[in-house]
Amino acid sequence: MTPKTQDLPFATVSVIGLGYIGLPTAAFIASTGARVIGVDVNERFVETINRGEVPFVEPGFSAMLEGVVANGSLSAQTTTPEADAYIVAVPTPFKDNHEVDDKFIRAASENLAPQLRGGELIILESTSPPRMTERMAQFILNARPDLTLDEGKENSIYVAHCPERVLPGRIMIEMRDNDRVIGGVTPKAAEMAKDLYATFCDGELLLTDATTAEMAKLTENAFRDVNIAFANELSIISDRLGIDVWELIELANHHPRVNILKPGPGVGGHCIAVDPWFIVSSAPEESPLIQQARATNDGKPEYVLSKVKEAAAGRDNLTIAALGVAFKADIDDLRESPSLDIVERLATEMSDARIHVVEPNVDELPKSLTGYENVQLAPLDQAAKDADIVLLLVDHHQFTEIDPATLGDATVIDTRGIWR
Ligand code: SAJ
Repeated sequence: MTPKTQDLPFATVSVIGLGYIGLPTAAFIASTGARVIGVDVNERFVETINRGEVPFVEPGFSAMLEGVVANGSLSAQTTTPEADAYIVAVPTPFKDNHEVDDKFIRAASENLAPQLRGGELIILESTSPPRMTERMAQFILNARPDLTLDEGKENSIYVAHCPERVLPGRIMIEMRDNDRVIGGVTPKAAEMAKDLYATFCDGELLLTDATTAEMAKLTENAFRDVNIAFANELSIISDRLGIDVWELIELANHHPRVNILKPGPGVGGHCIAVDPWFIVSSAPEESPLIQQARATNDGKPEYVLSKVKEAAAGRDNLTIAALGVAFKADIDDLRESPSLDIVERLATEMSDARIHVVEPNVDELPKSLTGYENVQLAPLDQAAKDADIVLLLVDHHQFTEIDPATLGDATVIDTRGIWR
């Protein structure tokens, strides 16, 4: 039952940053009956959202967004409004030396500071290095020295960190069901954040301090990165030993205490390939394993390239079908995509070959590939028909449905093990 607005802990909530995490978060809060004002610097995004349309691919999300925009619970704008609670979900890219670039958090803080009246809750959801939430609180206090983090005062503000944990492609389920770690810069801030998440989240709400919450998020993703690195190393060892790595991992995972993830062409996206560096930049001497896992996964595209060159050796006038350039299955996100990197390298290092890119989730060739005459976006059936080499890079469902026998005598390089 949707709680009455007066029963909601925060009548007006502003979500700053309406990307893959911010927008679904805003919609879920709006679906509780709270008034949600989304903020984004991207005017095109704001217009698209105010038409009730989702500016990216996420299964099952458009109906929810359409509903909360239509009933007026959610609207988007480019300026930061007054609100009872703020959720900051802006990007945290890193600089060349893998240190966080806090420019978007700083801008969000400086835009919301003038709107504060005292008593507000400010949550940082962006994945961040240790102590970034405290730094955000300081950005706000620098702009508003009249405010304080001391609890229970007229001019108190409450700052917390609550990292998102949803898996792109499963957001509609995980936004509601996942347990959440909530870290307060002060204990009351954690309690207040718990009240907000309790309005739409059925998972367990686990309270801690802000720095531990930051590290918990980074630890989850670094753990996955290390596990995938182990699988990628196994795949190279298996090639050398002439055994099937997928069978090997399946057999090993029958052990009650073993759960090895899957090898692939590398690790992409803005999370697993990035977040471990936030740990490394905070503890460079103490993180050799995490750094090695990054190196192993960042090295996998090179290995895939060598396999393609091996298959192409001594053959001319080749056509290569590159299946998938998104960073993983069934999404349109190309950020840090190892598959896209591989195709770019093929385009330059095998410039005599024709490269047919098949990506069901995009309508046009990604910008980084438009400069190559030998690269074109192609429909699956044509690419499969013309190919001398079929390079399977992403396990989109459209590709898993292919019967490899229909690929004729093309050389198949299956980096995801879907056609075994
Ligand atoms: N990958 C493999 N083998 C695997 C699993 C993944 O090669 O067995 C590759 C994928 O192809 C992709 C990359 O790793 O290139 C990351 O994909 P993913 O599905 O592992 O994760 P993300 O980046 O989509 O989402 C992760 C999730 N973190 C964990 O599962 C610990 C998600 O819960 C987080 O919310 C998200 O990062 C985030 O935003 O941090």
